[in-house]
Amino acid sequence: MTKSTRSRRQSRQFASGMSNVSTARADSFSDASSSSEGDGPVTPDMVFIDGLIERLMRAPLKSRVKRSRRAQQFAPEVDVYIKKDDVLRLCCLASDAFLKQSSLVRVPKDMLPATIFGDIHGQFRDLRIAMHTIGEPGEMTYVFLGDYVDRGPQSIEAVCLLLALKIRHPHRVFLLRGNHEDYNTTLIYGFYDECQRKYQDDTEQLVFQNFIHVFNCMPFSALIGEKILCMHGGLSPDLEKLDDINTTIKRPTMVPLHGLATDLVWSDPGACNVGWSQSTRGISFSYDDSVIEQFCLRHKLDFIVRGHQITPEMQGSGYHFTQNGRMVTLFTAYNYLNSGNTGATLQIFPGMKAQFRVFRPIRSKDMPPQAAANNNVYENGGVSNFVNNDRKDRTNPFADGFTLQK
Ligand SMILES: [Mn+2]
Repeated sequence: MTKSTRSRRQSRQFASGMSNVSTARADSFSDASSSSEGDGPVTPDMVFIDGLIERLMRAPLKSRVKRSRRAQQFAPEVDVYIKKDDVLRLCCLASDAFLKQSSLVRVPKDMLPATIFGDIHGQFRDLRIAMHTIGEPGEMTYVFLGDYVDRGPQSIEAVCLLLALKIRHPHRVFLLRGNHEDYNTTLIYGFYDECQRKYQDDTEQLVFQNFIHVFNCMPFSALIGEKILCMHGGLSPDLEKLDDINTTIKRPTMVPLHGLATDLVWSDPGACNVGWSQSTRGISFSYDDSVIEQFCLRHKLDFIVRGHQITPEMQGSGYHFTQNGRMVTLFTAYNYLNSGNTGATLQIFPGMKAQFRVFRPIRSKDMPPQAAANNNVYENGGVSNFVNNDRKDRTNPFADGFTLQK
């Protein structure tokens, strides 16, 4: 049995015991202002941010009737519009929030549990469902691995919600930078066009430019409990000490053509050659398992979590381990580009145990009629556990069964 088949079966076992969240609406999210983190006094800015979060979380879905052919490729969009002045105010607060923290953010153990999210790619409606399923922002720590924008239908709304949550909960919400949070990438893959389409009166392109400035302020990496390193792309030959991320990368910065910042958002595991290779992407590098293993041992890391890829092995699970089990690739956007893939998040508990939560698309022919009518095509596919540092066999985290414990 392949790993993906096994995890799919495990997901099914759990799916039967869990409520189908596809009918869950954002209405049941409580008012963000009631989930106080204690990050400061109530200021006009915080009233603005709370109002924005509430509006984005509670907005209903758009009717299916008038959907364009392109829109029909995706889940229904959320019916919400953020005014230009509100976007600019949000961007200003967000860039300040990012620059107050370092390029390598540290999430201490007392901030656990933490949930790690992989790529979102403008799937705003699905992001809301995932957050609703996992737990409200402010009650647990969120670490996002980047690629919030491009490809999907509502990049602006998705990134605005995440920026507002960052401002509201600066020590609970961490948004790492992906390769798509950059001028050169967003110009090609949809975000620039979405800004043009939704802000046609913005002749100076202030909305787009302000988003780009926010992206240029984002951190590049997170270290959870000193044991789990997170970034969007992966390792870099220029990364010798973890603090190099703080000392070398000065923000705001564009993603340069080469160097540490580039590799953190662009590189991939899985080189065919020994050690480091040029990436087939045409930018940055790929590397083999020995590079990952040595890096983890040298820095006393349990493992590394990164996003950036949805490989064939991940279609049914939303995640994939490198062969030595030291690196997990996580992809959260389910049914990405209508491809029917499963998405996943990874939750880290106190004691550093970890658990995947899987979001599995339902084929429309398997849907109950009411769900089909609402186009609620996703369900919470369940959870699967692993305990990384207890594993003897790193090549297969599920070798001893579903849950590996001492
Ligand atoms: Mn990426």
